[in-house]
Amino acid sequence: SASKPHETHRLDMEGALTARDRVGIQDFVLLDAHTSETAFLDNLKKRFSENLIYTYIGTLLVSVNPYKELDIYSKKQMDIYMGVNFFELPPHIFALADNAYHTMLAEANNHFILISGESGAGKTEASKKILQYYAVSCPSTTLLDNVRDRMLLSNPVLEAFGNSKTLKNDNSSRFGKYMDIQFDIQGDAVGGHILGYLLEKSRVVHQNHGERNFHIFYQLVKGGEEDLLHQLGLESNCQHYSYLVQGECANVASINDKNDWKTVRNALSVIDFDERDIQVSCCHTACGNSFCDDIHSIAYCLLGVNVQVLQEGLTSRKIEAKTDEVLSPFTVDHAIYARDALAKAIYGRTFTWLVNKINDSMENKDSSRKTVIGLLDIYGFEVFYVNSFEQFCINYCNEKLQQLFIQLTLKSEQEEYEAENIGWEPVQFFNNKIICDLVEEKHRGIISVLDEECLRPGEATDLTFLERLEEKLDSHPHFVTHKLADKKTRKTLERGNFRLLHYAGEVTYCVVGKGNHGVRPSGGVTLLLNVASQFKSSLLGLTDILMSKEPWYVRCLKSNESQQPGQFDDVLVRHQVKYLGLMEHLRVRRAGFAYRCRYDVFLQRYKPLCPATWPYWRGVAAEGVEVLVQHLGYLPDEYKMGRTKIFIRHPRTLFATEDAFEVCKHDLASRIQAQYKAY
Ligand code: AD9
Ligand code: MG
Repeated sequence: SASKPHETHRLDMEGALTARDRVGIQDFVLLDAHTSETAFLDNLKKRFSENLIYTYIGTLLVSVNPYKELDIYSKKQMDIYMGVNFFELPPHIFALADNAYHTMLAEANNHFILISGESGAGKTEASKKILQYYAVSCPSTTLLDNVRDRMLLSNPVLEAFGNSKTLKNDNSSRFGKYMDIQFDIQGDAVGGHILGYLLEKSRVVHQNHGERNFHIFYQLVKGGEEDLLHQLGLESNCQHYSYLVQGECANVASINDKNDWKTVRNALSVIDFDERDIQVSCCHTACGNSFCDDIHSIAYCLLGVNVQVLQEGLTSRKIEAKTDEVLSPFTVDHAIYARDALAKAIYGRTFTWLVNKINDSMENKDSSRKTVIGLLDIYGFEVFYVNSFEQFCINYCNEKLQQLFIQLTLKSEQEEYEAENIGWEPVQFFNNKIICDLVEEKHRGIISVLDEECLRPGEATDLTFLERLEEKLDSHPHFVTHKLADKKTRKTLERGNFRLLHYAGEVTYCVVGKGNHGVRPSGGVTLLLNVASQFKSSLLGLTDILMSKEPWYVRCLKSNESQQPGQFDDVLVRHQVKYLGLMEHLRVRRAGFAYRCRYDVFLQRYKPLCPATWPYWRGVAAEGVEVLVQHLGYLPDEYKMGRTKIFIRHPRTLFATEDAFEVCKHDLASRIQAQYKAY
């Protein structure tokens, strides 16, 4: 069920259009009946050129990244959108946030906002705007201000530790984030909880050219106070740390690490981090930082362990002989691997600890009833020149979310029309379930094969993994390797790679990894054991969390690859419109019905509007509804009668009915009295 009336505001879409928004059409549903992809893009582009970055498809919000600051997120703007019906004002992320909020209050149920789009499309920015809207606009008490500050300030902290500069985005999320914002029955934002998903730990020890390590490293080294750096044994020069300069871009024009450090430090103290906590997080960060350089300061100052023990642990293995323990030295490669593994593990745990601390500080211990709005902001689909295990997980995650979107919109919507026997011309769409299965199916899917190979230590290699995949996925239409490819494709594929034809495009993954950068990291088989499986089950868990709530969608589009303000790359945007299924969504939306309601529920609410149904309708509910809507003057095209529900095409029809109901309600008390007297 999409749009519902929560307010008595009258809907006048066409009026609102001409008066308020002359540039382009603000809801695609209102574009000509047979909108072509080109017309769709023209409309987006026209609006984009006027800084109108938001457009609706019904209640779905399309957002195009402007790559420049727009003056549309002020408190004044928030006030304008507060409590106003969705279609009354120009499209805005605040309108969607507000509508989700009011629906949650009216229906006392849980909601989530799914923000999707490829890397750099604007998901994280959108999720921050939504959070700001709730933190600033919802009713407030001084007591709660604390919780809100913490919710807001969790962002700079998690971004510092979990985001980094990649080739796609100067502030790219390298972890998935799902955040529940909890509201009490008055609608106060009273608490929050974050679930983090698979942090890209490999970045701690390796970055591709043009990319950086996590922001926090640069912030600390460049902005850290002298005392602090001294305590940590750090120097204020990134060039001294090999973990920070592999990508050769320690300085980024769009980022001010020094200032960001101040923000993060301040945020940490607001989120209940005492000085010791701050020290601990810096220590662990510094550990990652220093590993290549000075084992003494790491062991002694940062980890608090004995230097010799650490040194032995990183350079040798204990072998138990008959009565003795003997140290067998590692090869240099193996020692480097051990060092990197420890740095990654420390960083990973620090991140988990941070999330837990933040959750503690946002927790609402009061046991009264609460409803939530969940915000999902994950790493977007990405394709690099070399793609490894991390891209595999990130892109798989995006497949899952696309599948969820399809399930909840295109598929279930059409299935409901069929089940309800509503005359319906099915809209064809590409269902990416086949790709999700390719990755996650039991026995045959890539993750299963990876797991099996991981269980054969010593025997399995990168190449046997690839051979297994080739055996199992021989004729799969979305899986290609050098061996399986036709002649033409073969030229584009190296032997140690496999290619997946994802919903959003082709990605070639490198299986034979240098160090641990392949899909099946060499030497990392016991370490890797179950990482993919664990990720798969955490995504299943996430799907369950989302499926139990009412969905809202923000689809973010990237306007150009070079992150330039105001540039609209037609080919790039067209590609995204295609793979996100926006045209299909529009078709279903346009031909479909914005509102539906079970006959008995509909009749119960609106029966005072018709003498024949008031105070009782003694027959079948469906017939009562038919009598009622005839009386209200619904035109044949405005509604359809299903098996168990009435379907209403446009929100405006229902809004008019709701308005009539409001008027009638005042009259109702006296009518009930009269009825009573008559009995
Ligand atoms: V990734 O999958 O985490 O790599 P996101 O999250 O989709 O990606 P992000 O929100 O980080 O992208 O946006 C990238 C950059 O685009 C931001 O740092 C801003 O500079 C810019 N951006 C995005 N949305 C807006 C906006 N509404 N207004 C202005 C924006 N700039
Ligand atoms: Mg992001």
